[in-house]
Amino acid sequence: MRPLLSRLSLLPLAAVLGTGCLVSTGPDTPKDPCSPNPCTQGDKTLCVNEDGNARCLCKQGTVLRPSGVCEPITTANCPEHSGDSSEPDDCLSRAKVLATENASRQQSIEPVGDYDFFRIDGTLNTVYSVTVEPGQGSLMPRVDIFDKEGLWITSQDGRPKAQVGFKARATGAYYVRVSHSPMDASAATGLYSLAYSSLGQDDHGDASDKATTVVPDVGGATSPVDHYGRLEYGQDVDWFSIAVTQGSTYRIEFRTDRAVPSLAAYTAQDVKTPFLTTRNSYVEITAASTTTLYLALYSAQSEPGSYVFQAFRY
Ligand SMILES: [Ca+2]
Ligand SMILES: [Ca+2]
Repeated sequence: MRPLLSRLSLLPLAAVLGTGCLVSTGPDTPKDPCSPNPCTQGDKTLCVNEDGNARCLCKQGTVLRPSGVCEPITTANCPEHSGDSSEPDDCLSRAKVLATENASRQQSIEPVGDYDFFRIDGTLNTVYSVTVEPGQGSLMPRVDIFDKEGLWITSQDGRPKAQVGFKARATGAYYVRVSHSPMDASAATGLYSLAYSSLGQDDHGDASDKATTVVPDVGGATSPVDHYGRLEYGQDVDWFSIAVTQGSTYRIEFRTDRAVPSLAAYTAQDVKTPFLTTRNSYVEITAASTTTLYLALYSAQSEPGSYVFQAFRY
């Protein structure tokens, strides 16, 4: 989503909303999509409930191959070699559990090409931060994050250290992989220390259907409401919604003694393509129709920070 937003960043501040009607959604009906277990194909029989949807994973002792098949773990798909006491840990299925927050763990990347996997048992909507600092040796650490099926989420290369944040979009396992960064062409090995911490729950949802509702104050209000938010990690996006009335103008004012985030604005009619992106201390939008306006706040530099804004209607 980020590249699309930045490409549109030169659009004017004042923009006109499209026409259309409000989209309403019914109440959620909680049910267990894994009962009965719909996962019956081959060895992909482990069912997990992800946000109300069933997801089929490879059963214990097997590893997902690019072909989609679950293969029993062998030295061919999970290399074994000498090294530190955590070996073998070169694949997801042999990840070592990170159970204690803020506890520094010492390991090494050795021999050349070593991968070290770790597992964090994540809680829905909680943000985690992983830091890897190299010790003696010439290691330039790279940290990759994968979800429970091994789908890549994010990565960070760093010197002197690599720090990466991610949000658990489901309760379950997340995997951390440490390796020597390919950005450094040398065949480095070396010691490193790794620690992770929980940064708490993300304060605002990441999509239009999880947006926080903002009721704007009347323009000129003497004590307008402050709306607080945090970008807990660099890639966080916080969504807000405002019910707007045709002909009214809405002004969003950021406090400049905090970080001013980038803003992308959408209508209920198209929550994929922003009609406006900008980064400014204020934004004014006039509604051409009565609809829902969505605002997505993020850091174009992928930097965490906190922000405060006020919303007015004229
Ligand atoms: Ca390893
Ligand atoms: Ca947030």
